[in-house]
Amino acid sequence: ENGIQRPKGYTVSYHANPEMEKMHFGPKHPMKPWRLTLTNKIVLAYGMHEAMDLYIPRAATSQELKDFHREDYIEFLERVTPIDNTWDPESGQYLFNTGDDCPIFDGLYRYCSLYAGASLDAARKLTNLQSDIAINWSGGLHHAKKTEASGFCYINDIVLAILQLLLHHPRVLYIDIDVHHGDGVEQAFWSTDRVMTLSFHKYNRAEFFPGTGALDDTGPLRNDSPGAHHSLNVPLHDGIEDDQYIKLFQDVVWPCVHNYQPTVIVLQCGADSLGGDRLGCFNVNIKAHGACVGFVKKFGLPMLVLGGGGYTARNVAKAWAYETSLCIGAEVHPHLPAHTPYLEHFGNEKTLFPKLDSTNRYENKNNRVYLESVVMGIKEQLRYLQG
Ligand code: ZLS
Ligand code: CA
Ligand code: ZN
Repeated sequence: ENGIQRPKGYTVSYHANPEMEKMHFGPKHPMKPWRLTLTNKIVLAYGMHEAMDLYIPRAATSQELKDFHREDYIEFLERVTPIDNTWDPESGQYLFNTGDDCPIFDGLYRYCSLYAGASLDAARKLTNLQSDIAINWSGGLHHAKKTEASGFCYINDIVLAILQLLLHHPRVLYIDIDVHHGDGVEQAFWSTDRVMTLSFHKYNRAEFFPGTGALDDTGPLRNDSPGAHHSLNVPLHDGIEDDQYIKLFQDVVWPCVHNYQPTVIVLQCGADSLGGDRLGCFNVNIKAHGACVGFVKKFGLPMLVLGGGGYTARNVAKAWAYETSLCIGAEVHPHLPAHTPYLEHFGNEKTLFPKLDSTNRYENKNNRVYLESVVMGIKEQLRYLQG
């Protein structure tokens, strides 16, 4: 058997704490930490672990979480239990925006500190030059705010990781291919020019969460604010197809890298942008989703690779396992290894690249003219960057 080789000339690190995977948001909740078990099983079944440095990161400390989040919010997360009454009659809301989307479940604080700890560990491996590509599929929870939970996210591990990178890097490019807008990361770095945020997402202000991320939403409006033109958004409609998505991604990301000259890239690989996702509405296949990771890798910059959304677990696991193989530059056989645990879970589609069947397709509402106008809009923003 010809096993998977370590990549030549660079190091990939994989940061995963299996304790995360047993957590439950509740029976009806779409977020299933168990998708991480499935991902890791495929990664191991292919033997990809032979080609990477594996780390089981410690949980982040409350002090580390407070580098971004406000103290009272962290203390709330640390203390709260499912039986507490968190209803605030004064505001008529649950405390810190917890509730249906962000429930309080057993082990919540442990869960948060584990995924944040993994992203911090990954970022530190990049800054101390022990790793060139650091992967944390349990992170990427881009909606969390300084003082509140939002959209299944409690702690913003991405912001914490970027703050770590900023200790050693002058410019960080953040790219987000989750189907939802990366609002929490955008907001955290809204007024600085040391982080450029770029999110691709379904946009419909009234109907699709979180409702922000319009094309003209590009940073503070005052031209003398450093953050002006450093928040970029690619708003999309339902049903975008593989070739369109890949071309759009390349047409936007290349000029961003060329103009901004980042020294490190953080890539949030939310898998709810895949076709057939329980919450998503695109027609993107795993190969095309992976092509975005492959394209970013080719810039040869240090890279932090994170997870995010993804609600059809079998597809999430295949996409992230495939993207792990791209990071290590390994060719993997499309057929899942026969000894993959939970193989029965994948039904008839025992391949990494299941076909998106017609019943799961969304009508494509993105035409060429629209996508060209989006690329133009982005390039217009980038023109402001040349001092
Ligand atoms: O980007 O659309 C909303 C907000 C609501 C509708 C849903 N109700 C529960 C609250 C009010 C306007 N929330 C979205 C959040 C999507 C977060 C995406 C996270 C990420 O992928 C990064 C990890 C939303 N969409 C779908 C649901 N919530 C949702 C669906 C089904 C359920 C079950 C559990 C809870 C209540 C019933 C729930 C939420
Ligand atoms: Ca996004
Ligand atoms: Zn999402």
